[in-house]
Amino acid sequence: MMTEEEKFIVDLEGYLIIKNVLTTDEVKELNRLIDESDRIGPPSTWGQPFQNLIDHSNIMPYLLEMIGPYVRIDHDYAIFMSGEEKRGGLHGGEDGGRPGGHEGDHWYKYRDGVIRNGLCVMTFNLAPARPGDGGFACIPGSHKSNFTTSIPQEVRSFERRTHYVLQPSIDAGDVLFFTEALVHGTMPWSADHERRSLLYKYSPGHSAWSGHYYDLNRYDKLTDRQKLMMMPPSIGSRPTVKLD
Ligand SMILES: O=C(O)CCC(=O)C(=O)O
Repeated sequence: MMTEEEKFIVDLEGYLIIKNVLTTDEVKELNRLIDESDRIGPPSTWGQPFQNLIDHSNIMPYLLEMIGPYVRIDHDYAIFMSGEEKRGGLHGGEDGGRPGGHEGDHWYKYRDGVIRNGLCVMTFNLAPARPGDGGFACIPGSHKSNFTTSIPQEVRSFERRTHYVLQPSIDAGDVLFFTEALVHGTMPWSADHERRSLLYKYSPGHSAWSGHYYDLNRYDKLTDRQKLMMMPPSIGSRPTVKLD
C-alpha cells in the first residue's frame, strides 16, 4: 500500500521515487530483451515482460490512490539517451506554461484526504541516473504553483541552472511517479551509460490525453484487468479496477 508519508511527499513535491519496484532479475531480463530488439513502437508491445508493466502489482496501489478506481492507461513510450543527447525542456503544469493556457488533462487536486490527478506517469528505470547524469528533472512543488508562466525560457531549456530545478537520483529498478501537473522535462544526458526509461502514462477513466487508443489485437494474453485499463475513455458503465 502507499504509505501516508508517500502521500505527503506527492502532495508536497508532485513526484515520488518508488524504490525497487523491479527486482534485479526483472531489470536484467527487460534490458536483455531491449538489447535484442529493434525498439519499434510502444514498449508495452515488446513482449510479455513489458506488457506486464501495465499493471505491475507494485505500482497498482499507487495508481489507485493517485487516480482512483477507474484508472486507464493512456499511452506508453521509451526514452533512451546516450552521449550528450538533448531532449525537451521543462514543460507541463496545469497551465502548460502558456499565459492563459490550460493543458486540460494536467491537473492535481486534493480534497478530504483524497488526492486525484489527471495524466500521471510511472517511469520504469532500467538504468541509474545519478546526480548530474541528466534525464528526468522537475521543479518540486510546481504542481501547485500559480506562477509557472514566469519560469524563464533559459531555465526551461536548462541553459541556466537554478536551485529550484532538481534532477532526482534514481537507481535501476526504481519507478518514478509524477503528475503531469508538475513542471518537468528532460535534462541533457551526460553519463557514460545509456539512459533507459519506459514511461507508462495513466489517466482517469473518463479522460484521455492521447488521441490514439490501444489496439488490443497487438497484444497476446492480456489479463482481464489489463483489458479494462486499456479501454478507451468513458465513465458511464466503466467497471472499477481492483488490486490482485
Ligand atoms: O523522463 C523524462 O525525461 C521526462 C518525460 C517528459 O517530459 C514527459 O513525460 O512529458
